[in-house]
Amino acid sequence: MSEDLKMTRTVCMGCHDRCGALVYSNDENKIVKITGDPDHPFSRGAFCGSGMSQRFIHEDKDRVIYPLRRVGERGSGKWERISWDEAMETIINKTKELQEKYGPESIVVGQGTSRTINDWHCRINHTIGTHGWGLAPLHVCLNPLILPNALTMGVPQMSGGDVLYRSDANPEESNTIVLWGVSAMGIIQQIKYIRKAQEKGTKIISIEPRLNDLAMFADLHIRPRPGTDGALALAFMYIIIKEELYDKEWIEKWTYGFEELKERVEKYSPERASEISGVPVEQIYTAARMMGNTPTAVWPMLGPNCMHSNAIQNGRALACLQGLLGPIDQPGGFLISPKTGPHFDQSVTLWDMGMDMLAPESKVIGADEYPAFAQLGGGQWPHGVFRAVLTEKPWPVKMFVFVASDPLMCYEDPHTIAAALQSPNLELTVVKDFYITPTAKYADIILPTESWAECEIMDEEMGCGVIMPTARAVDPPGECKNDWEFLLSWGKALNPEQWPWEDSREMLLWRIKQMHGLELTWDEYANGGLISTEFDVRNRVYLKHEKGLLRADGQPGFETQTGLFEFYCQAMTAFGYDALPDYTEPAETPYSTPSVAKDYPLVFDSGHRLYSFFHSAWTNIPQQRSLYPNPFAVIHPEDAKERGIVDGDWIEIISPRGTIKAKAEVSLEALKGVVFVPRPGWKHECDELGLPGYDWDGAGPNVLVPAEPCDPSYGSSPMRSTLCQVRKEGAK
Ligand SMILES: Nc1nc2c(c(=O)[nH]1)N[C@H]1C(S)=C(S)[C@@H](COP(=O)(O)OP(=O)(O)OC[C@H]3O[C@@H](n4cnc5c(=O)[nH]c(N)nc54)[C@H](O)[C@@H]3O)O[C@H]1N2
Ligand SMILES: Nc1nc2c(c(=O)[nH]1)N[C@H]1C(S)=C(S)[C@@H](COP(=O)(O)OP(=O)(O)OC[C@H]3O[C@@H](n4cnc5c(=O)[nH]c(N)nc54)[C@H](O)[C@@H]3O)O[C@H]1N2
Ligand code: SF4
Ligand SMILES: [Mo]
Repeated sequence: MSEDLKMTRTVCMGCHDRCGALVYSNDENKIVKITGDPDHPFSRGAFCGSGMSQRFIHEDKDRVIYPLRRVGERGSGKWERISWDEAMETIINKTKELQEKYGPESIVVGQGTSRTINDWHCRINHTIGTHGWGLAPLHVCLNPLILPNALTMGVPQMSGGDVLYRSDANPEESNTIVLWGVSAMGIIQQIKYIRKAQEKGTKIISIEPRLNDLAMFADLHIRPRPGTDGALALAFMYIIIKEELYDKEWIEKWTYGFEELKERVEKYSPERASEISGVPVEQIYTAARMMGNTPTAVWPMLGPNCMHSNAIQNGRALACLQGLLGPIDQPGGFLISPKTGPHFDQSVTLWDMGMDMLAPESKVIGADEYPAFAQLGGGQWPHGVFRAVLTEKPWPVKMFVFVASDPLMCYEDPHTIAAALQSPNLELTVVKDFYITPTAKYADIILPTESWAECEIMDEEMGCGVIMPTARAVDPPGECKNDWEFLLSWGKALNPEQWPWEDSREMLLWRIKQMHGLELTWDEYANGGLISTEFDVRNRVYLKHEKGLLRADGQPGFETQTGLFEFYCQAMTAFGYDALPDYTEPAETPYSTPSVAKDYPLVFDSGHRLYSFFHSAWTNIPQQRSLYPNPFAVIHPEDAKERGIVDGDWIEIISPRGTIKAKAEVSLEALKGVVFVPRPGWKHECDELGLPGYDWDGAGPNVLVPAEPCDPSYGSSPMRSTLCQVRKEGAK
């Protein structure tokens, strides 16, 4: 690296992982190179293409760098540049007008996942007069993994949550690691260490319908039909109980409902689970016995339970399996974070998470239909929000502000979203993004955004309890502002007492004080290096239930109704679920809807992650797009052959909801009978490569996904298990 380059040490906020970054820039405000930071304690030098793409976004001529206002019809694509003052005046005036006329619930703030604003999003909602998250993809993202653990053992975290994301927990301590519907992108900082553990003898099981990149190196790869994971988990428990592969002392002393569980799993013999899931009986036995060789860490991610109509009960089955493989929180097993972390400190969010979100006066859309989501997920059921624009029921929704969110690319049934965004009922839509996204096309105002390399904010995301300083490596182009400063100027105008700060630096220091009790000056923050706090996930104490570290009253045990790890969980019944784990067939499959399957015989499973894109973003960046130039679908050679499709053909994928196009990737990567479409949707064109964009409705998988039927009380939509048909483009 030449002498005159400036190196800035900061943190990438391109996704949840928050990898340490070294950004090299020159004196013309250009980013010349980005690499991972080898001294960062969690990422330890790991870095991905999506993070590196900031270099190109920084200088991209197509980026929105000034506030824009729509001229002409909504969606006509004509914009004029306005000042930030004008944009904010419009937003503030409309907020006040709607608060008065229709009530604060007519204003919905939306965010996508990860990125920048979790806490402040809840705070601005409170300032406006609403509660919780507003609109976010929490019904399908991670929360359906967290909720079963919260109910079963009083721990609101993913299985091995901090293990996956950031900790020095050592995979070598596990005899067995079960990667249950996990892709490499979900555990990017950990892959190297899992492989090392495997070299030293740890066995890896992958439970994953696709032959994905992690399944390829697993010692055992099991391929269930999508959405049948609950049945498999119940069958594993059947074998573990029958063969007494569990720790009797742990079960007797620390768990509740073992006898009931034992009776329940009688329904799920390996033979029955094999019929349901398509997994050979012998593999079910082999896997259960490998898991019985504890300590075993079961790491489920989105695949098994987040995006199915049976999401929460599948998650419960997985949580109970982990209890059966207990003790929980032993080295190499299911690890509980030292504390869930300071994330979501009420003094920052202003949201009382214990409040009754189901009370009519809380005004949460979806509270009646999907109470578990409203109360425990803390958000509004997304489809209900868009429907409310059109029907004005349960009340009118008149204004949207989307920050780092592209609903047309993110949520199920985007046809309803498109209708809502074009509805005359809607009085103002604001989008804050880097580019004119499919949703932004229908906006009235677009606000420009700073990237992580251009700003100093730090969203703690998963709450690892380590303060990691961020720094501005280069100045942002035009009038780009970071997301916090936008919320600050909006919030200040509505309630200056709740938003007393001058800028995002002050917000950041104040938040550190609230969360960690540390009073830092900016210099101390920026130049102090990594600061370990009392929540540091590396300060690991094992078997916390024995030490009284999990319960609010300081007693040994778990923070559940019985104080024990609950196989039988009464709390589930409050939301209409069975107190015991159980399996129900996903709502649309060849078995549950044979009449639909006559015309749509293949399972449609959408959303697996790709290395170069974060969700629908970056298909316009040549360095990213060149890796995956076209929208594609992975289909099994026999399914392709039956339809006269060969590798590389353009195909149509059809469901009762609509049609999208893709290039056929005919490969044994797919399970027979299942069509896998990855997450991005290729919304943007890439001029440099001469490749087209497909907007929201050309290749976006959610076009095929219905909002209902979904999980009965949590509202998770079936993005990974509905039905479809494929045919060669143009064929009848
Ligand atoms: N079919 C199907 N649908 C899915 C999924 C699936 O697996 N299958 N996955 C679901 C899951 S788990 C999730 S989390 C959601 C995610 O969905 P979203 O988080 O809504 O992701 P995107 O659709 O990419 O929209 C995010 C937008 O934010 C912009 N952006 C990026 N960084 C910033 C920033 O710092 N500030 C601002 N203002 N804008 C920024 C990007 O350019 C992009 O246009 O998708 C869900 N949808
Ligand atoms: N590069 C990149 N990284 C990302 C993201 C991104 O968009 N791009 N998104 C981030 C976000 S918000 C999230 S939530 C995480 C998600 O992280 P992961 O859940 O690890 O990733 P996915 O690829 O969504 O899904 C995991 C695997 O589940 C499999 N699968 C599909 N259906 C089933 C099923 O029914 N059962 C089982 N057992 N497996 C199934 C898929 O084939 C896939 O390989 O990734 C994060 N990381
Ligand atoms: S986008 Fe890539 S580099 Fe950035 S935090 Fe995520 S995994 Fe790390
Ligand atoms: Mo997600």
